[in-house]
Amino acid sequence: MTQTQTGAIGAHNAKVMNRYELTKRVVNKLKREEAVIGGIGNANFDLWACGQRPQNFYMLGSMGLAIPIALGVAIAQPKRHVIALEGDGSLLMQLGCLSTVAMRAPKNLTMILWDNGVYQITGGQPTPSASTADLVAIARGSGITNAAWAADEDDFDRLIATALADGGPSLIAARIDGKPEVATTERDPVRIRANFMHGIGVAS
Ligand SMILES: Cc1ncc(C[n+]2csc(CCOP(=O)(O)OP(=O)(O)O)c2C)c(N)n1
Repeated sequence: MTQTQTGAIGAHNAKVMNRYELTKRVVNKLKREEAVIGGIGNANFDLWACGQRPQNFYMLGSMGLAIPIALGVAIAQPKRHVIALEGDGSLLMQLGCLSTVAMRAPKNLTMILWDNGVYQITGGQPTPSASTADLVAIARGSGITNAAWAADEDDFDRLIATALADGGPSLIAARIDGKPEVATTERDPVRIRANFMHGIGVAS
């Protein structure tokens, strides 16, 4: 394994894995009504495909909001663990959220990055993370010291388990293959919001 500036595993020697398979691994680890915020497109589509939960929020339409929404929930409900699932293109559009997360430092926040190196859902245009940008290095530079590439599925499981023990804020990045999403989220933002508000116990 080559040593990189970001640790033993770098963006280009991590195993390429499958987003749906890893999303299933995340969902299987949930035991305490954790909130899960799926970012625009494939991140929330694969979360939907893993089974709907009232504590899931499916972001439709806006790139880069999974982490900002998750940060708000994590601050408002410090006893609940909150997980954000976001694509590389979307995170690149909203990089400032990483330094805000680092500054607020909620222990109950886990950020999972699905890095396929493309804007897959709009036709596969390459993102900078395919060549020049290392999002784990950017996260570390923003102050997220618990930021790592998952070497493989077992390493991903281990990183998730540590993060869910309220060892956050953590960012776990996984290199993702080009397979399409498994299902499509029902496009009903009003219902999605209402279900989530109920799920996290704040519906009026
Ligand atoms: C401000 C803005 N620009 C462009 C789009 C169109 N758009 C929606 S999803 C997406 C790509 C998302 O890429 P990424 O987060 O890497 O996820 P992937 O599709 O690769 O799973 C784009 C360009 C948008 N919704 N909002």
